[in-house]
Amino acid sequence: PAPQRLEDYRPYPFAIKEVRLDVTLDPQASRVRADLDLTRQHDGDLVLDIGKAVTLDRLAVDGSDLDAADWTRKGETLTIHRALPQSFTLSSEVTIDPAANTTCEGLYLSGGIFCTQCEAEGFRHITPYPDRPDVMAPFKVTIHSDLPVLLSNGNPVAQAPGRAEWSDPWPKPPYLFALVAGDLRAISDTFTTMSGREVDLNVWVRPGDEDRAGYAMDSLIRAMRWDERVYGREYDLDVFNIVAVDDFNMGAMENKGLNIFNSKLVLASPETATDGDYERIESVIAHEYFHNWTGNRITCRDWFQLCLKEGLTVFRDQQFTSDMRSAAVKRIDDVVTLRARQFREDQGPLAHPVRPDSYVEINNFYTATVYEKGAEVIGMLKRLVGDEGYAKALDLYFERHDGDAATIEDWLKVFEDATGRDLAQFKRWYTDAGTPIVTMKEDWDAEHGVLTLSFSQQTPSTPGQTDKPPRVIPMAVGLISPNGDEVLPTQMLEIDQAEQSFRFDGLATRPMVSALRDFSAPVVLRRELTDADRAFLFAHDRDPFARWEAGRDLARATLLAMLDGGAPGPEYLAAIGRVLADRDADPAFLALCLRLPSAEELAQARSEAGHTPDPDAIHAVREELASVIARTHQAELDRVLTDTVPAGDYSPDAGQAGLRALRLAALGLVTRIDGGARAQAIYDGATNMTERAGALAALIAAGAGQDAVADFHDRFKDVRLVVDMWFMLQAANARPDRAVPLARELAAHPDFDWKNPNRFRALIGGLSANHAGFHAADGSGYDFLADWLLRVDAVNPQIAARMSGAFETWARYDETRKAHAKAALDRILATPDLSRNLAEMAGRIRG
Ligand code: BAL
Ligand code: ZN
Repeated sequence: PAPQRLEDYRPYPFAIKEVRLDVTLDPQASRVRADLDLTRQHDGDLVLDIGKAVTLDRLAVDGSDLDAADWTRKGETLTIHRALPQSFTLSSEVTIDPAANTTCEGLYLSGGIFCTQCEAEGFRHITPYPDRPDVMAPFKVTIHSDLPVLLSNGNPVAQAPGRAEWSDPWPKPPYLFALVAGDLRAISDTFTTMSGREVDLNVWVRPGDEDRAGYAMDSLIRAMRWDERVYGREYDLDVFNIVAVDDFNMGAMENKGLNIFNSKLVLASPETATDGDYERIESVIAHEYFHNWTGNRITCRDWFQLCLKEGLTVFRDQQFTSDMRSAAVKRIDDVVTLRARQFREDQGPLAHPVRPDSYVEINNFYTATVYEKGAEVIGMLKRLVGDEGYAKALDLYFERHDGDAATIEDWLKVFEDATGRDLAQFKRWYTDAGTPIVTMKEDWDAEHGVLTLSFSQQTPSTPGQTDKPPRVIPMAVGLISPNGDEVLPTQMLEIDQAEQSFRFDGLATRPMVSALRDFSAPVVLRRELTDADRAFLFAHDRDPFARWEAGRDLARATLLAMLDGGAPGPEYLAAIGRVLADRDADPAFLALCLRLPSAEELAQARSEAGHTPDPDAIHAVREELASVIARTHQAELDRVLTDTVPAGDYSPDAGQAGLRALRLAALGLVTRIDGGARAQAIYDGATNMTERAGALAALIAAGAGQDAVADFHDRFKDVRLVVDMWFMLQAANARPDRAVPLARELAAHPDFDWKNPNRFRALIGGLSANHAGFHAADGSGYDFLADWLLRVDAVNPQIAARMSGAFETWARYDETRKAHAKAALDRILATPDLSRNLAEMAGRIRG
């Protein structure tokens, strides 16, 4: 199909004053009647979107039935030809089959629960409608069903056996519509807003899951309070409902007043969820709640503007987590994720701007670039205009655009008007793809005590974009004297030219430069440092991100040198010794310092430096370095294992989670040399899932743990989310030569319910994350993935397309691997009836 283009945007010819939906639920034949009060605003036909599986039973204008000659239905488009009055009511009646809907889009069934997913273009599978975000309307919904709980957006109006009425007064785009019906139980609470209104809060789960919903509720209340305190945003309905379902393509969805969640991001107990799961629940509950203002009250004009709501909402949830936990650790975690996912995207065939200007299938653009880089761009804006400027701009944004479907131009204009700053050049962060490479050079004039920092910036070409003019890059730097004192606290340099210098004078001795503090811009920084320089920064930098980065850089340089035949240098091993001996720093920070750069990060670094990454060699040097560390620091590692058992009952808070993270980081190293003895002991004595899963991962990575794997399944075979974990842990941590054979065995396991998105992601995503395993030289990983993508594409195209991203780096590798990957991609592309989703992805990746 032809791509959609930003430049082709035209406003919809009609406004909708009100939508009334009447839905009679039935698994095979649900009936939906829609009455839309339309008023003409511009010239143009009345065109509605309609899903192919929707049976259209009736169409009427102001109560008069239309006959077949009055409309045309082609593909997903329904065009009305009849002359229409200025204002009128369009009525439609359709039948849909939720039980046959395996796509997790539109109206479908998950474990007997009727639920919906309408972002981005799912509403058309429920009723004919202008399915675009700039058509906003208040909704009244009546649901008929014998199921005990019947929910939709907005406030409850009437509830009677077999029937429920809901009214959502806030005009909303169709992608925020939601309906849920099923046998559900709520845990409930209330929240009093800043103006004193009481809001009923419910987290709805399946009977029996109530005792695992408490953390989601607690997170919601903290998020509501935080948004009032930090952004002045108050909730605007009488009720806020969250529903957990087991079959969900995304993490969660911010439908107005009725968030629907993947149960993975709601349900947690110490025995079944890890600290990481708890933290994700907290952040995603907050993220969806924050969308109520950044996404719902102010939505996107069109899907090209997706980053307007997602980048901002990710930025807000990152701020929230920083406030709830450790800001330093959160920043480092986010950068690790950004580099692993977004830098990788920018380096390959799927690179696209934060605001893309064309797409074939919008679901393929819910990407790390739109979300994570979109958030980084907002972080840069905040750095450039300052905290006060940011607060003023956000106030103006909410005031000016409440009720609007807005654009990135609107967003930037608000910042210009609030702060007086010209953002024309800054806008390139939204329009230009690719990660800028910034090179920093130092010139020291000892005679006059002047340090000159020279920067150059260059952004590699990306598909469809070769000309990359310079961007505005906030570069936070500090200067450290040779004795470790900070002689110049953080300064924000603004680099806005291809080459630019900054002078620092009055310096008594040559300082060490701490650069890109707090990761002030999403760029690759290149500078010449010795291992001794890196070790110095790692020991003395006051900026926690820069300090961690120096250690990471030291580890990366060590591993890259080992790939070229070198041995681990003394600086790195000594630095790790200091980390292990540190009793003062936050254990979570120390855990991050102990963790080796991932195989993906090393492959990226090799590739950036013009080498062909060898996955087996990368795996081998990581293993070797871990063993060397373990042998060098055996006593300290043992001490860490003993000293990091939190006192008291399990709590998912940052303090306890940090201790466990440090313990597991140490365990990962020790397991390299003790044959798994300590991991087995921790597994056997585990009282929470964080330790149990961490120990199991360590055992599997050591090629041990068959008994623990069996035990884990026995214990948790009835807990779906934990069975997902069981699949994922094995596929992700298997030794490279075992990974694909094991994945094949697991795919034949009776519990491999591949139509469940979480289960599919657990196994297929687990294998894709196993770098050397997935990139097996014989191409078996690629073939396995291609087989499964084709199979799942026929039932759930969104999941197939998303998981195909594992192929995106294929062109980096050697000729043998490339030939296998190309053959697998060609096989996918040659398959008849491929979905638009997978066809677009495989085509872009194949090139
Ligand atoms: N809007 C889709 C899910 C999310 O980003 O919140
Ligand atoms: Zn979002």
